[in-house]
Amino acid sequence: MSEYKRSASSLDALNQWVLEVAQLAKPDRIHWCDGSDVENDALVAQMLADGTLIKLNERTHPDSYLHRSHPDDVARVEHLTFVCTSDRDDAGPNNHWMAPDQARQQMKSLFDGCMKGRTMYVVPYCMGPIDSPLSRCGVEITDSPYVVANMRIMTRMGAAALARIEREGSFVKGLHSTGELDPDRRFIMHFPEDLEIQSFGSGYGGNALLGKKCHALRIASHQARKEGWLDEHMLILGIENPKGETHYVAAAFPSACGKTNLAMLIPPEGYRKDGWKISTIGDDICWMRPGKDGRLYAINPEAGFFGVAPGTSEKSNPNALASIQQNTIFTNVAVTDDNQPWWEGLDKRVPVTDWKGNAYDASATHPAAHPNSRFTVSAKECPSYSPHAEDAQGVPISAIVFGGRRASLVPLVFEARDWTHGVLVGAAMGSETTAAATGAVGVMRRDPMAMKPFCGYNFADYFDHWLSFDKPGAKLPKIFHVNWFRKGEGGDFLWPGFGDNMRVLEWMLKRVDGAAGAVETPIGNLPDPVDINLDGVELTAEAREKLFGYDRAGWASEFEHIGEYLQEYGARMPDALNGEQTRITHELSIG
Ligand code: SAT
Ligand code: MN
Repeated sequence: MSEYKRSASSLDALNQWVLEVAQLAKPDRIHWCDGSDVENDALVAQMLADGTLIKLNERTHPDSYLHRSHPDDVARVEHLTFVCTSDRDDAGPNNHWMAPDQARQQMKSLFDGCMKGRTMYVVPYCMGPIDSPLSRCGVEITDSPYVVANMRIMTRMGAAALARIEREGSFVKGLHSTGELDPDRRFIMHFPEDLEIQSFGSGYGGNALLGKKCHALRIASHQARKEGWLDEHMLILGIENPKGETHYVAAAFPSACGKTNLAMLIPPEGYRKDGWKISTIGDDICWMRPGKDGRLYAINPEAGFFGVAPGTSEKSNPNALASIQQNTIFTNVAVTDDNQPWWEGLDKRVPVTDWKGNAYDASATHPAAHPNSRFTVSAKECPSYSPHAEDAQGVPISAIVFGGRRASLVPLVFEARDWTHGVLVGAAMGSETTAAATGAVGVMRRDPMAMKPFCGYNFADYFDHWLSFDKPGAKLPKIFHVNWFRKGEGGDFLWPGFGDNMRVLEWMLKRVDGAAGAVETPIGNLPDPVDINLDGVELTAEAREKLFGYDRAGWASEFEHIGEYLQEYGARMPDALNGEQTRITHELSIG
């Protein structure tokens, strides 16, 4: 009751909104989160008592918990995610759209009384280092203590964020309720013109941790466009060479395509001996803006990792594995007989319980962990976490990388010849779908800049925004495209990937420094294999040809499809991008 009074006594925007929401959702209690250990301990105790969390083996995984979500609530739901702009064309063909009034009406009836018997948590958070001018704040109201515990790991949550909000006066409003977890009563609505999000009926990561995809990508994409910065679905890593110089690279891959693995890469032994080091700034989201020197400076708006568990192992990502040995929330993984978290690809043990909590044994034909099972852990737990991740001004970006999952056609790496070409390379990105969203897996779709599910406005305007960075005085990063997922005729991956991706990063940085050769082709500059350090990597003749060559006829057909894709955006598509597509199509046709 005292907290109701607190709301009523203050007329600032936040308190008023909290009061309005309380009047609609009718919770039994309101709790303002301060982010403290005491608060978290109490929430965890409550979730252990009601079964929301299950304690894992304290000896092997101290302070770590398992959460089993509703089996119908395991991934983002793109078909239920809407951008509600006044003008439909502002959302563009890349988004599902609903008129703001209609969406508000619909959500109001869902939220009406939905928190009866529950506690309503008010979660102030800051996306980005708390003292960075690039950071932005929000407040999520939720009835899910699981969401609160995850937001505490993924964002700078609590008292410091509230103080910044009080100072700045502006924040993104996010309203969330798990409702009854009925997929027919599930919507994730964005109102960018009002900096507002409303999410009902899901407790899953990207649908419910509103600071992440909803705020830091979809809503922030509008702010970025208006304010002249780039809001991207990118990891950020630092690469220190033997001379002690560090370059930072930002890379966009669709969900569940290895961003976390690349961000935490451990270089092959030879590189380590020579003194190469990788540091991690972020694994999912990147906000970057031009500095006074014309370079792009980036921050990671998040404070933790919400990573895909399956496939994470000592071989694929030792840094991630080390990070999640303690203080971790696991969602939808399997469990071993001694109560340790387990997922496919971790090791050869056979778990005894699957992600739904059912008995599991070696004869089972379904995966034990859900393919989109996740870990939530603070970035501070990661051995490669960079101290510069907290730098208020961000880190200068030397290279931008785009990449997708492409079994055929697309070579290991190529470099865009200039910024405009690079924007087309990003806009033309294609990738096979993964379990990170509901729907079919393995279907090739266009996923420009890996932002298809996350750009909160018309892609044509977004490409135009990207192009606008190329102006006098700008010292823009070089742009590359990679494909770690090329397969041979036999269906095997041709490139070893993981730590060996260091070899490709090294070539990129040599290109940045003007120290490596490349072969100019219509699709971009391909490495001469002699310029890539392949010591210790065994590649078949087929692998060499497919990873480093390019198939002119195949690319001519790809460019036809890219042209058709760009046309979907009609007259809004920037001429410069259409022109670039025409130029390359022509070059491909003249042989
Ligand atoms: O959408 S989530 O943030 O839950 C994970 C992802 O798809 O990248
Ligand atoms: Mn992501």
